[in-house]
Amino acid sequence: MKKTIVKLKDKFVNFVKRIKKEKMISNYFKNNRLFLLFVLVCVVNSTLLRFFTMPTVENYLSIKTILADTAIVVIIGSFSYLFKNRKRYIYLLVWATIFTTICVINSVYYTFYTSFASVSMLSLTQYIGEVGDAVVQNVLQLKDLFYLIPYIFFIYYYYRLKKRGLYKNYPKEVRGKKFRHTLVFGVAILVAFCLSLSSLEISRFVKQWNREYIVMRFGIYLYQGNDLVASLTPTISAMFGYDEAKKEFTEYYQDRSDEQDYTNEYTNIFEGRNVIVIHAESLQALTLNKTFNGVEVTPNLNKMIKEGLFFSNFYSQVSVGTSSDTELTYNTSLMPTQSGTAFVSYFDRTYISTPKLMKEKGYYTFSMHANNADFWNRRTMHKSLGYDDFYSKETYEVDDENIIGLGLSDKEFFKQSVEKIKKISEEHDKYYGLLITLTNHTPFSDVDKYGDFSVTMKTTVTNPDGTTSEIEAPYLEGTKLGNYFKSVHYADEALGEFFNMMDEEGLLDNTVVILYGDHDARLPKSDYILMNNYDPVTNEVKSKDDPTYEEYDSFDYELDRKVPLLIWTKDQVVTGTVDYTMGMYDVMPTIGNMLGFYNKYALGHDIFEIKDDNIVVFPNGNWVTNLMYYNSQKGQYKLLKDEVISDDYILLNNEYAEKLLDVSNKAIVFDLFNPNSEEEAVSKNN
Ligand code: GP9
Ligand code: MN
Repeated sequence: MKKTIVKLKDKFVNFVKRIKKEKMISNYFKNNRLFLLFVLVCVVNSTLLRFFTMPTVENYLSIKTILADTAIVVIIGSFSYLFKNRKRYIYLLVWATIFTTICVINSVYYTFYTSFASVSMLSLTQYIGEVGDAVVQNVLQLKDLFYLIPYIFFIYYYYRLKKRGLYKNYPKEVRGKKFRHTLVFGVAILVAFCLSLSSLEISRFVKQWNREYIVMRFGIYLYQGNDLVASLTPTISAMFGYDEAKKEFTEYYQDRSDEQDYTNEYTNIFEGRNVIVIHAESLQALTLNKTFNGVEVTPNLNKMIKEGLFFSNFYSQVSVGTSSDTELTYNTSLMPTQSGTAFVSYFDRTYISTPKLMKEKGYYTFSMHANNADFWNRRTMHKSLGYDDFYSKETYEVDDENIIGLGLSDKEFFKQSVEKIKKISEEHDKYYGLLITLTNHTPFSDVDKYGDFSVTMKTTVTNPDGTTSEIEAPYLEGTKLGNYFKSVHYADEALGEFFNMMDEEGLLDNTVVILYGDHDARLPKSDYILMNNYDPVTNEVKSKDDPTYEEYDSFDYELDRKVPLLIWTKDQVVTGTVDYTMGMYDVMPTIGNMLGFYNKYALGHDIFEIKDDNIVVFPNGNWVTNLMYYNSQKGQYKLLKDEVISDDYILLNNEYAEKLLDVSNKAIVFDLFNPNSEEEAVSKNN
């Protein structure tokens, strides 16, 4: 061992001596000037872009991001050594042009949309128009021309080298060696960068929806490359298997009636009313009717539950697209796609959606969300879903003091939204609108801004001398779940204010409110165990041997991910609690029956027709019925009622779930709701 270390040391010392003697470093710089300048120009431009768009030092001078940019540029640049003479320069020039163009386009795009451009958008001709206008109006912005300075210098430098006879041509073997060494070096940097990534960074990169985050961590070149792949994947996967998909789709729906063939006590009950839908971020059902020391977490929602129709066994059905998956399923009664997300990858498909069907009934349809319009690609996808207008961050006044967590606080969002709804109500006879909240979003760390709500546990304890005393144990204070309850309390307060403001403006009359939690809050299981098994005396989780210890397994965790669904009117037309097992995909048929529209292609059911026979399928193949929760990955289940289940029951439900997921995915990927999908598929194949 010692010998090897000495040997290695000697080798290293000799190598350093050789470097010094042969002036390897300075020679390298001398002999590869143009290549090095190419790398510098491209990395500087990418850094400049971050400087102009997200100007905090940790963004633009992030070593990791610079490493990522360098790796990409070195790897691509290394191939230049395969070319002879002037061709080597041309190769580098082409790539310098591509990289500079990427920076300029994104710089312009960011000014308008506070986000980064996507290749997929270029497939929309209307979009080219918008971007084109943006470029023209924006052309005078000096910052967008900055990227040209390094680029022009690169061209100038080549001619200077050439003039002085310093631009060399290398023999084939030397070029091959240079290519290999440079490529290996570039790959080594890339590997170092990849090793430094956290799982959150990797997952965000794969999902590709939070574009600012990706550019900040991965640099513009990796972002755009990833974007290119993500944009082409849907087109490529839609090129093969159209006929089979269409056949499967047709068979699946062949027994369905074209018109609604039933009525029940809710049919057309809300026809003609205005509709306000509230997409409540990360609101889980377990927060409702929950108290800490006698104080309710959600007093306003609890009141509304009493006054309206509450669905107590309701699940969201999201995949990696979280918020956007719920928006898809709520609006179309389809399931999230099996790869990518519908909002990002399949925004250009035809959808049969609630807003479109409401429009057919003469409604003005809109959505409101005070975040960047490009988050989850809503700017485009909300159009595809049939919203006439999307009021995004650009239409709200956002001051620093009104920011909580991800952006504009819910209280301020609602305040400004009421103004907008008031105007809408003056201009339109009937309207259908979606309001997407934001404050109650993970990581729930802006606790100081949620207001006072304590998640301690006040209790009476017996002292060793037999006397009793009152204590206030910390309980959930400082835990993520505790902070979540505080955040939900804030969100509930904001909702309370919203309803008061709406009522004052008379906007709740002749209106129906639909409120859903979009998905669970992704809280750690250990926090639930603490909540259910807390010992205030020791301030710890009870021992498993304690007879009062409540087991909490992964099924309990899955079942606790339930979210609320509430249908409410001021005049209390519908009231009560419905405890049928229900999923997000059942909302469209259920409210369709109430509002007077029907979608033959809904994958869910009107809950008042299917009642206890319902099954909620999750995108990963798991499912839940009133009898059991089935985990398809593990093949395990938990019984929810004291009833014996046959193997056939599981088998049939598994088949049902698989078929449903497959049909849903194919309908989206192959654009099967588009009447022209067949011709388009044929032209793609030719
Ligand atoms: C983004 C917001 C959150 O605008 O809706 O999305 P999520 O992280 O919940 O999917
Ligand atoms: Mn969400």
